[in-house]
Amino acid sequence: PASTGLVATHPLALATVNSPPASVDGFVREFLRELNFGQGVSLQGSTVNDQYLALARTVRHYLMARWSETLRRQRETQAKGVAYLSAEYLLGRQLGNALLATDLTDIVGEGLAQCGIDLADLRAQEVEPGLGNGGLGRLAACFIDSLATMSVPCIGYGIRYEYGIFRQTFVEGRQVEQPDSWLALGAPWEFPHPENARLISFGGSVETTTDEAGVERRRWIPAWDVNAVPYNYMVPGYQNGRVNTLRLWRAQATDAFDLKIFNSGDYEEAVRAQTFAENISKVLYPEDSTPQGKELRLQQQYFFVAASIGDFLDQQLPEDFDLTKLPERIIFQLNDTHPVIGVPELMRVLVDERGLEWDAAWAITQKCFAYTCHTLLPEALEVWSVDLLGKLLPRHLEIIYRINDDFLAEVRERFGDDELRIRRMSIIAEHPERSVRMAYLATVAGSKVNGVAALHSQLLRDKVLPDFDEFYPGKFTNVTNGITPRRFLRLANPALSELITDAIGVGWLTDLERLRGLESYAEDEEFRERFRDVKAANKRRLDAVLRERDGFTVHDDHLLDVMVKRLHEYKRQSLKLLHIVTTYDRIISGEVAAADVTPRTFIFGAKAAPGYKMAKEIIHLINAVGSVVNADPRVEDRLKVIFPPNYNVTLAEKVIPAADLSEQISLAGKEASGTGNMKFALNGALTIGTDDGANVEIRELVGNDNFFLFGMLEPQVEELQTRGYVPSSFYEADAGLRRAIDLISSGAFSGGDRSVFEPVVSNLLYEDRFMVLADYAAYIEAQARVDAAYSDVEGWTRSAILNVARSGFFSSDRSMRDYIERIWGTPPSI
Ligand code: 475
Repeated sequence: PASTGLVATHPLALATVNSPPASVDGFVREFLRELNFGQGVSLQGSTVNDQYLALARTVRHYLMARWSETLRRQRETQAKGVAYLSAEYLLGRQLGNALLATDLTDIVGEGLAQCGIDLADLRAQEVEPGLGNGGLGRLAACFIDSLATMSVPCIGYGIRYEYGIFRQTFVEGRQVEQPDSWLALGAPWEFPHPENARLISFGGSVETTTDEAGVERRRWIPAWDVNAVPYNYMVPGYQNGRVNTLRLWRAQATDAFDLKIFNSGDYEEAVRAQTFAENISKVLYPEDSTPQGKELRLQQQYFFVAASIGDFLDQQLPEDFDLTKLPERIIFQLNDTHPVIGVPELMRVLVDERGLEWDAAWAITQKCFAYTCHTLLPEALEVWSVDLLGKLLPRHLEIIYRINDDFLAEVRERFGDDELRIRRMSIIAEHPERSVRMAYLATVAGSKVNGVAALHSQLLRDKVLPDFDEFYPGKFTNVTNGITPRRFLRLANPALSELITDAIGVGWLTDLERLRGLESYAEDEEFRERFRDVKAANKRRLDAVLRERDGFTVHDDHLLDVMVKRLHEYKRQSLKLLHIVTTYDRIISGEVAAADVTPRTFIFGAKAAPGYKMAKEIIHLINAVGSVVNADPRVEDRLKVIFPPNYNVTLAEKVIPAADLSEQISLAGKEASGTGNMKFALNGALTIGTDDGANVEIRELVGNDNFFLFGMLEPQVEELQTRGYVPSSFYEADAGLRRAIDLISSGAFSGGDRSVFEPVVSNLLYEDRFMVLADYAAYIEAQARVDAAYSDVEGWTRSAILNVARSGFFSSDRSMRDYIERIWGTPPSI
């Protein structure tokens, strides 16, 4: 099906493309060619952006041969692969990773130097594709990196948003969102293929028809459609000759819209219709963990999933493929519920378009999907109102009803007419309005359901989907998240990487458990000193970045205490803030001398969903506390609070390697996994954290002595909840907490205006859904342990080294092995 249409082929084209020569001269020639003929400028007349674009195109030439060879082999072997379906990919900058994958960093650096160009300047020119909100999108990016590096066939499917996650700015300490025009200066990494556009339909009605054999069939008569244009991106494996594909879809109006423009005479209306269609891939929804339930979002979901499934069936399979064998060729991994509409879509294609019987189609579908859940917050479980779904996708709604009927019949067969159970388990909820519970649909359809850390997977079975766990023994499993050591150690922290390689040799980058070999170096005084030198150098590097970016200073003799993640109440940035305010209050009240306080720089990085009021108030408060504390001479510069705006992957790569202390302080049972926690440990920061998400596993591995645990455990949270949580009683009982909260209420951080932070304060005192006040005392006590540990320089370094040595488990390569073994059954690589 993917025929090129070539009737004859040139002898030179019989071989796959050749890579350009991997020599400095060879590189310079290619680079200048791209600059001259691609950008149309001379070296002398080129801008930094010209140079960056030319370099990016040159580097992708080096990947080309591997890419076409990977595709050829895949076509030849027809080995089972993974189609990762994700509404988000938070990729980070591409250039450095492509250079690392091809091992060209040195050659390119030298060649550019000969042209009078600094590679670092060109790398800094790249605008990262921020096509995700946070953890879920970054996880998808780590996973496709690992699969390419492990030579596992994978195609990532998603949406090419024209605008990614908003650019965050602060105006008088408050978050203001700016559009993220990541494509404005050119998009050198993408390969658009408008000729392979697919038509995606919406709306309309369903009718019954009779086919030639006299069999009645339901037929969808859609009302409107839009083109899905594929944009391909290379996903290079680390120095293994493999390049997988990420295929992101862009919405474009179809000819029908153009014709309307031509015919209707109502030009404005026609253009509006076109804009309407193209809106589908216009912008990433900036909500994280709390879905919005907007029609456009459902359009986005169906748009990319229908395009992806259709693409796989029509383009990736041989023409005569026997669809009953589909589960031997592909597994569609659902990254949360966003792509779950793919379940009825595959059923529709198999039954309505390919003529399969319902039962045969359902047997295939159940083997072709698996579902990953990323949350436990009930408000984050996606539901779609039946009205909306039926309006946009009437045939899919019918299919969902049928799936539900069959499923509930099975439940009845097993448990009798237990109506309460039926109501609990129905894919269709009746209240507060009739709606489809997407997580239930995914669970019924998926061959496996997994949580993202051991604790989370357990809670998922026990608290969120217990009926399903009982009904489907063996369906639920765990795969603890991971992070790619290529980006988050090798690229982000070259100094530590070099130190590691000096000690234990190469090999750890693709076999991260080898870091265990560093354990004995924790006892080596000279190694510890070099380790500290690396940390200090990373702080100076961060200082340089933040000075230029935002005018902030980072002292390399301060403990660097970092909390970077989306702003969400359950993550409890306000608890971190209460610790800062308490420390500040102790200084200004004279309780402690500034000189006796451990010098600390607190770094925050966090975006709030634009419509999330309380999160935005907390951002404002962090900035307000920062301005006051930083400027107060009584503090004698021993506390600094800095909050660089627009935290993203690029900034993470600079912040994390410099950190001493990693803040992972969510209320136990609320953070599904966390992945930032892994990045910090791998880069030699110690964690202060609750017994939540993957913190549990980090602590188990690095050891209690090298981790600052505090706070209620999940069962205690549950118990306090049932007993009745009264936050103000903690306020009454704890003088330190009272003083911190009173200081905020007094207007000390708002120029005397007591009303500004009143909403934050009353929320804490009278609601405090995430029990900040209940964990306050334990947190303050744990921070005192941090101070004590930090004063023992050698002891701290020893712990930091052990954190690195024992973090190998958190490689996303290991996560991928777990998925392969427990879920996908994809054979080992080719
Ligand atoms: C968890 N994003 C982390 C991480 O597994 C976990 C939700 C709706 C719409 C758009 N984005 C989202 C998330 O729910 C999300 O990022 N979840 C996170 O997934 C990877 O490590 O604990 O909160």
